[in-house]
Amino acid sequence: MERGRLYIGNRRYSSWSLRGWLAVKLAGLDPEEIVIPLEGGGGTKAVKAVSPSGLVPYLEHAGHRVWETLAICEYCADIEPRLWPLDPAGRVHARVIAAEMHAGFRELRIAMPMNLGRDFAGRGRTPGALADIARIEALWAETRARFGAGGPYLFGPSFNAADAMFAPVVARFLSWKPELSAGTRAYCDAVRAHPLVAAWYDGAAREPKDWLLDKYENPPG
Ligand SMILES: N[C@@H](CCC(=O)N[C@@H](CS)C(=O)NCC(=O)O)C(=O)O
Repeated sequence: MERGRLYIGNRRYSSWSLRGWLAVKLAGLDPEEIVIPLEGGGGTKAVKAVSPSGLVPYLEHAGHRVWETLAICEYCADIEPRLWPLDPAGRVHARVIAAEMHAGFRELRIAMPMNLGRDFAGRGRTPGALADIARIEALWAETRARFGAGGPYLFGPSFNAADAMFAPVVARFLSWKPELSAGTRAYCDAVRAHPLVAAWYDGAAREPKDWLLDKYENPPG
């Protein structure tokens, strides 16, 4: 089968790209990766030129054109069903929390943008961001209590699409360092140590310096 192409933003900043890339890798796909440095205002011309939605991640594979990260997860789960838990209760719950992530937590995303190379400890703690964090901690704790036996990830031993959807939240927590429960911290450490997440961080560290954006390197506050 042709390798296909995955268009992503630069690894240091592009949280949605991280999710899509993880899903693709978990499915065992190996598309050509085209990394487009983001311009920072949401209107990166090179992204608009290639992606139907004007956003990344965007996957072209086996004649299919797949944008929107959750759709990429579903496409990948059609190829590798274990991207979602195989038991029905776990499967629906994983989809629910992935959908909540896809649709929500806007305040957190605005107040604590992803930057894999910086330590913004103690900053960004707006009331809205803290409310989002409380909801995420509750969600993770509930999921781990119901489904997480036998391993460190949301659904136990296997890092799946739900973990992929929340991986950029973990990245935010690791650089903005809000106060977190011991359980949340343990989950964050496990996600950070996953070989695919570690590979993404390594790639981010190798990106050219002229891709850095003042907006994300020196955020207000
Ligand atoms: N709802 C989209 C969101 C994707 C998105 O916002 N991607 C950002 C990068 S993280 C983007 O492409 N921004 C365009 C730009 O910065 O020019 C999805 O789920 O894939």
